[in-house]
Amino acid sequence: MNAQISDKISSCKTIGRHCTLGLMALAATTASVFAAQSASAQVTQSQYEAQYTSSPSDLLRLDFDTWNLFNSVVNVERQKLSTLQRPQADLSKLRWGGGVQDVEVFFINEGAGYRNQLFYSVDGGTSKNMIFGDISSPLSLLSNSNGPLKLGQGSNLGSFTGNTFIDFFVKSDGANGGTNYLGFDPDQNPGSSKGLSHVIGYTFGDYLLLGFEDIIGGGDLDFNDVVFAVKGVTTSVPEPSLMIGLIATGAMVVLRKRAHNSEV
Ligand SMILES: [Ca+2]
Ligand SMILES: [Ca+2]
Repeated sequence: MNAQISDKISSCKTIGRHCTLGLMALAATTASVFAAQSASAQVTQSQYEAQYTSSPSDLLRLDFDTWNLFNSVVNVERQKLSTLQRPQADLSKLRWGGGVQDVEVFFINEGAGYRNQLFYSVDGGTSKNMIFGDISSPLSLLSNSNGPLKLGQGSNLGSFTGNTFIDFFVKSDGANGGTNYLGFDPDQNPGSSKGLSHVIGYTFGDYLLLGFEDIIGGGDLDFNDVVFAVKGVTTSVPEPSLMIGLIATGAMVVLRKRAHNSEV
């Protein structure tokens, strides 16, 4: 394990007690992403805080360390992720975590020329509710000086009743009039994207980190065009095929126990 990853694990501990284990899974499965990411789009804490100087103090947002940790695994621009490099939480089981906690969504970054939009649905996609209408920012990977979002900015979706499943959709270039929705179910994607996965997912302690590819047909497959973190949902751990590196560490047993405990 290199010093860079060790540093990330140290900062990760501030998020939650499961976070270090989750990050080990990340390190095992996405080492090439880590290695390539280090020099990309560094945003300092002062730059990050400056985004919020004129914002209400109660504006929903991530603190810098949490945002920076998530941002550190955002893929570099136009670096294709092969199928094996794509960590994939089981999004078919994504649902409201229950209890008193609302579902919160935080913008992490975007490496998109398109002006995408983000939606969620609790009825399988029949009705879609907008979360962010223009996913662009002056500080993002492919920045836009007039982008309305701040890195780390949050949106509270409220709480949901019962055993609610949640889907997220990116409307490709929606702020410029695009009409194509890309979602969790590859078979529901439009045109040449039908059957093609447009999203990768990491479980990160109490958070789920999702990255979308926004180009119909897959484009450069860098999966960094819309990246956001979700808090307040439950899902399964990454697929076993992506956790081979963990077997040697003995962490697999612990993760299986976690998965068992978290099944609803
Ligand atoms: Ca991109
Ligand atoms: Ca952009």
